[in-house]
Amino acid sequence: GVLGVDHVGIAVPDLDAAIEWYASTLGLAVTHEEVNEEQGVREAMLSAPGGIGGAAVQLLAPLRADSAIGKFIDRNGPGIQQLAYRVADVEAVSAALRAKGLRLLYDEPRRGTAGSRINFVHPKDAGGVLVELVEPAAAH
Ligand code: CMX
Repeated sequence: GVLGVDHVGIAVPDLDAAIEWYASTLGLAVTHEEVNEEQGVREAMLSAPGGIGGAAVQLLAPLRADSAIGKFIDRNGPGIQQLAYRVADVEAVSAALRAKGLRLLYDEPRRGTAGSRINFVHPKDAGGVLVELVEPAAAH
C-alpha cells in the first residue's frame, strides 16, 4: 500500500531561478538534480537541511513546450502539478487502483527520479489531483 507522501511536484518555468528562490526564501537545499528526457523535465529535489525529514519538494521545469510540464504551465501557469506517494510495490498498488476503476496513465511503470519506478493516476479519477506512485530504486 501507500507508505506516505514522498514529494510535492511544482511546475516552474526556470529551474535555476526556482532553486535560487527556494534557497533564499525558504532555506531549502537541493539534494538531487537530473534531466529525465522521457518525461521532458529538468528536475530538482529539495529539503530543509537539519529539518524533520518529511516529504520533499520537487521542482519540475519543461525541456519542451509539448511535455506534460510545458502544457501544465501553458494552461495554469506555474504551481503545484502533482502529489507523489511512496509505495513499496508500484505494480501492486497500480493493479489495486485499476481494480477500483481508476485510470493509471501507464500500462507498465516508467523510470522516475533517481532510478525509481513510477506511475500516475489520472487527476480526473483522484479528485482533481495528479497522483504519482513512486517505488524508490533502493526498495526494489
Ligand atoms: N493536476 C490536476 N488536473 C490536471 C493536471 C494536473 N497536473 N493536468 C491536467 N489536469 C486536468 C486538466 O485541467 C483537464 O481538466 P478539464 O478537462 O476539466 O479542463 C484534464 O485534466 C485534462 O486531461 P487530459 O486531456 O486527459 O490530459 P492533459 O493533456 O491535460 O495531460 C496528464 C494531463 C495528467 C495526462 C499529463 O500531464 C501526464 O501524462 N502526466 C504524467 C506525466 C507527468 O506529469 N510528468 C512530469 C513529471 C515527471 C516526474 O514526476 O518525474
